[in-house]
Amino acid sequence: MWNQLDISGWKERRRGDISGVLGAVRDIIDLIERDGDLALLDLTKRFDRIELETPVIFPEEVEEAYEEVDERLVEALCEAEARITRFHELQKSRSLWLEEVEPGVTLGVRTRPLDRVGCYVPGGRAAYPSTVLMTAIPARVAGVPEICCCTPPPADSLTLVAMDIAGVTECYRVGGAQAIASMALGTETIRPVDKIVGPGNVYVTAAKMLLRDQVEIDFPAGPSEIGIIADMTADPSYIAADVLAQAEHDPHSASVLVTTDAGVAERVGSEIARMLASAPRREIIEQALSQSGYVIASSRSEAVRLMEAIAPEHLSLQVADPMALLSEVGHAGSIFVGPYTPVACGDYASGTNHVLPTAGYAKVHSGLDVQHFCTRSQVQILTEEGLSAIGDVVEALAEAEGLYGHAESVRVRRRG
Ligand code: HSO
Ligand code: ZN
Repeated sequence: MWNQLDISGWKERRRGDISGVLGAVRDIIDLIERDGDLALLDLTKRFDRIELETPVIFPEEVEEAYEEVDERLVEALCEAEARITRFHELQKSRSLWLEEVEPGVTLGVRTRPLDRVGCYVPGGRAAYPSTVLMTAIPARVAGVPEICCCTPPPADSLTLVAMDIAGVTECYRVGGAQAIASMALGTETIRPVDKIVGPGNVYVTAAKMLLRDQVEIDFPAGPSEIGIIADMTADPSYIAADVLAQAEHDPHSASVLVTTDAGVAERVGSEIARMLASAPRREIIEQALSQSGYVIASSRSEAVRLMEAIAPEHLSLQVADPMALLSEVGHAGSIFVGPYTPVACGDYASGTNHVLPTAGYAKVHSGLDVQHFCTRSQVQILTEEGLSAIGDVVEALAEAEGLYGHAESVRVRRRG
């Protein structure tokens, strides 16, 4: 169950499932494009076995949801909200900065929030009110005025309360590829958004990829993963607990331990077996463990190199000097440093975001943050003096490229 793992072709294997569902997802997208709400309600009946009159979740329902939820859970959501907001506020850049880089040449950046975004919050095997916070809060902090949120029916009360706390402005009870298609293309009730963010199963991720011409997306965020680098000082029970926490998400979740100590790998296996016996989500975990395991590295630098090929969604550093390792390790969605930093804290309440690139996409994408909800326009202001400082270079290069109109647009101004 906890064996040595062959990580060759890891990225391809992690991405493989998506190509298998592209055809089915294309059909769903076509239906939504053709029949709008009618198709949406029909697909909801087919896939979620729920007959809805409308996908809209009305404000009164959200108010009622508060009545049904344990007060302590509302408090926990509020505390998580405050911590997530605090961290994302730190990421905000000035709406405009300008600097005179030489006499008469002023350059800068103007940052603007997107106009309208869609947050996808998965349902299915578990409800994810925490994902409402992780997707909507960075959008709100960025200043996005319209934040839609879709989640599969029935949509539990805590998820609705989370939508309210996070500042979602439109709530919909719809899931899967049909939710992504509706937010991308629009239906009679759901106006199209400019960007869709949030994690999902292979269908959701496939829909996001297929609709990239119509809508911007964050990045593929599929079944959860953890990579752990551990040495002989690591506590096997901490590692086992983190492995199980990841595995309980989804049968397709995966955990990889890269360790320089074969004894640690073995003891992690015994701990997993022990903890699994009483794990409530045992069935899912067992399936996830079948694509998980350990790799023995001959040195610390080999461990770093092996992990680099995985570029995991979560990277946990369980070594004697984790801060030194932090500057050595390669790309990863989010990094958890030292023995007292379980991934679960980043999942809920340390304040960092849990919407992260999976399947090796951390090589080129960053976890969800405030920047994902902004555009940045570079700005330049030249005076006559600035133009004359730059003009010769522009004229020369423009003419070299045969673009005489470009050169003339400078000359006409310099002639006065
Ligand atoms: N580990 C998941 C996020 C999550 N965990 C939500 C618990 N709830 C993907 O980063
Ligand atoms: Zn998690």
